[in-house]
Amino acid sequence: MSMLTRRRFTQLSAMTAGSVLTARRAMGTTASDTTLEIAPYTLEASPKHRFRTLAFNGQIPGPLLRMRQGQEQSITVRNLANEPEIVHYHGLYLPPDIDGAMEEGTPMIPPGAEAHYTFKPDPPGFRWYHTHTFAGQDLTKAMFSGLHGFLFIEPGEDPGRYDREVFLGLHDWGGHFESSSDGNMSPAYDVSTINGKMLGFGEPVRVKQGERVLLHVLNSSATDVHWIALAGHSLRVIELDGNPVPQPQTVPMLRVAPAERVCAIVEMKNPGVWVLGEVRKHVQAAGMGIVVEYAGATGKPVWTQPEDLVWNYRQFAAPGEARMSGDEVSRINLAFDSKFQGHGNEELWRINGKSYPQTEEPILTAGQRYRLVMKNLSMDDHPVHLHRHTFEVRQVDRSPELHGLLKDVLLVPAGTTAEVEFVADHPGRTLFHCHQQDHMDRGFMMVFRYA
Ligand SMILES: [Cu+2]
Repeated sequence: MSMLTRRRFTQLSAMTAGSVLTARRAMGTTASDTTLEIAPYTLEASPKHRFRTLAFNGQIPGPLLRMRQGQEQSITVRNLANEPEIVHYHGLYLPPDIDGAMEEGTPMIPPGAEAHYTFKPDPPGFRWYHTHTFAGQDLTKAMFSGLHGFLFIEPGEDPGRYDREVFLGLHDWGGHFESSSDGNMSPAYDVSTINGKMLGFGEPVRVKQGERVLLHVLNSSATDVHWIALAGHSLRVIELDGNPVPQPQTVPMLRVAPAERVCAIVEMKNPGVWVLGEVRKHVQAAGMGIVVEYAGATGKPVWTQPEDLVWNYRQFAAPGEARMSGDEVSRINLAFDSKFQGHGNEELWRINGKSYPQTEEPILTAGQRYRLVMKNLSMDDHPVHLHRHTFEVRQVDRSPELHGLLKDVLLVPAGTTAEVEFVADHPGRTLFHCHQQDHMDRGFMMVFRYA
């Protein structure tokens, strides 16, 4: 084994399937050369719940990749699955030919082939990588397959602020499509996991009294929003989508929409054995939880049921202030709805009355600031994602003007309007879409182009 291979192997095996993903910063490695191998895999969420799916390097989530901002990085992706694959590096500023969306021009990787990518990772923070294929009616494909992993670009948080890092990935498995309240067909899942394991079947998160633990929570569910609490503790949110928030807040629970990331600090000052899990009883009962165990504590894990679901993006933004004059902003109006295609057919999702690939292709001028005014006319909530750029959340559901909240995914609730701004500073085709797999598969996508 060459030194390079050995080093790569060490890095890739730093996390194993279903293990508790903890690492002290001092131990974190930053390799410049990584191989991701996509291959069939059987996930054992519990001894009674197995799912035949795909994984990166034989583990779900895939290996935690740590990269350094601006330091050239090479990734080889080998596709040992029997269908074409493509890997999207979510939250990075990458050229469209390697960003990982065929709609932008990244080539798919044929079965048996491998692709090589070289780039300088940016921006720093908690990112992730995942498949970007089409699922249609197949609840084992695309994001349903759980083919994803964590990606962390250094430097991130100030190391002095915490003693231990824990990466937690939320996912939903199995199930079938069923009719939801608004008549649309939505996936109903059998099993929900954290880091691929149902509550009680993975290794506990082991902590010590007095530690400050930094939780990196990613929702990789293909479709579902999740609510996460740690019994006996509150959570101090310091980052959303890997970007520091202007006003960190202490909250009783996190709401994490598909593709969103939340980083929160927990002060371990309530010794015991606790459940960190989905707040909604039926989802926790389906497995979404993990045990948090203080050193020396014993007994059954304790859960305390919160009464309400509480979350608000606004509390993390800076207070409003008048916009500086001369700060020219071009508005782009986007209205989201669905069109029923008749009984026995699926509804199509639309942006401004058109479904992908018929959607408009707005032309952006490099250097110009744009404001997306997104009106959700539908009865579903949509986690919308802009590739290759970071946007600033400016208004949610008739809030005052917000500042400093930088994200790449925003949940736009049914019947509300949300406004975000971004500077067109990464030329090339740029995909905008709902991150809910069944919505993007049925038309909820559009491409921005640069002049
Ligand atoms: Cu959607």
